[in-house]
Amino acid sequence: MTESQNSRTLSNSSDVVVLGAGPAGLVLGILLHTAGIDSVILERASRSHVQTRARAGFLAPNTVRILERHGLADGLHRHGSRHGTCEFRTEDGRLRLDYGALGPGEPHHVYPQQKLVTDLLAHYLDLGGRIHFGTEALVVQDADGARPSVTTREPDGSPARWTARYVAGCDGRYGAARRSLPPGAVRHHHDHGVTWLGLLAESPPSLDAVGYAIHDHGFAGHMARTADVTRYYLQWQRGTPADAWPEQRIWDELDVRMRAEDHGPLRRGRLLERGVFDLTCDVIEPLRHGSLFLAGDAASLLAPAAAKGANLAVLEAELLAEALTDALARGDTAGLDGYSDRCLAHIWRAQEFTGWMTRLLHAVPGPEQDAGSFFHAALQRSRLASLRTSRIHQDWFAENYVGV
Ligand code: RFL
Repeated sequence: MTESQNSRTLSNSSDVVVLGAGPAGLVLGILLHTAGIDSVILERASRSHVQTRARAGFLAPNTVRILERHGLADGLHRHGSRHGTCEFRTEDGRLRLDYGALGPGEPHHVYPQQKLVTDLLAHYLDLGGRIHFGTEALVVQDADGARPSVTTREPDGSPARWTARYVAGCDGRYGAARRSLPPGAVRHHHDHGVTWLGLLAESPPSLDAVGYAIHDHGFAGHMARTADVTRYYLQWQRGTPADAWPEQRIWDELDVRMRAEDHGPLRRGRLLERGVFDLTCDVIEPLRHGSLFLAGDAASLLAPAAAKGANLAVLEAELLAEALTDALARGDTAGLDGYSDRCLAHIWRAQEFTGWMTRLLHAVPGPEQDAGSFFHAALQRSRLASLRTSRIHQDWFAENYVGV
């Protein structure tokens, strides 16, 4: 199918309309198609945009198992790598945790999200799945009725209407699904009070571990992506634009916070991407509104401190695919009835650990002499001391770090 194919030459009706072709929408689309459920994916962006958007990289063991179960893990096994060590750098030295050998004894797989999305998309198209790029969902209507619909802006700018039995909102935090929620839906929102500058550097990883630096200047992070590309993070003054510092200053500051003088230099390279984001999170409750179901970032947004978002997206997509298949192929709606509660249990667990991780990595910002700042910095040191000395705490960390 080409991007320019006019949607109106195809039927605008299907059993399931899936909004969004991120990890959630694509896994859902593939599983529905494989189960013989008539479905279509509507994606606002172009195919090339979807395939090049660099975001996540750390896939949890359970995510890999889901992808393997459905024959979707070939690319990540061929080109990804296993990763099971993290290194905290503080004024007290280094703390290395081989988390892949602690707790459940399972590492992450590192595979850039855009490569996973590229694999999923190719698989979906090979199966004959229907997808419409450049098609923006504007609103979901009649989710309370038997035949909900989605109003879209088509690639040529004209409006269209898609009808379905169910609508799966996998269109992220700013998508139409969230905009279409009824007044009864609750959005629980939390601001961790921290901002990050996220960087993608054209340079090989500088350490053989996920690096978490805790420093008076603020947090710095290092995460491998591929042999030639590494993600870095700098805790950042809220409101400061991403381009406020020249590259040289960014690398110098990363050196300071990562304590390059003590632990070895960072391998510098051109900065391919910069983005500023506040560490905020939210949860929509419930995740079902009549015939509209939310999955992935549309359901819940997590701060990236613990790398959970893409993993939850894949898990929820599998749960939703099973539930929709049971309902449409067998008339059994128990899975759909339980979908929201099942997902929310995972989501709140991930939110709790992400919050813990965020507090571990950052002292709450504030004036230097502020008593609250001292208190939070002391708690942060105590948390790290416990992680350094308690095997039980290390096992707990490993279980939560790789789990969803
Ligand atoms: P996505 O990936 O945002 O895909 C949603 C899709 O919907 C489309 N869309 C629409 N389509 C039609 N109509 C509309 N009105 C639409 N509005 C939007 C969009 O174009 C898009 O294609 O959501 P999904 O599938 O729920 O997947 C979620 C993940 O992308 C996200 O949680 C992760 O990237 C979060 N995350 C990480 N998660 C991990 O598990 N491990 C990591 O290592 C990790 N690192 C990260 C991250 C997120 C980051 N950002 C974005 C802050 C690192 C970063 C920097």
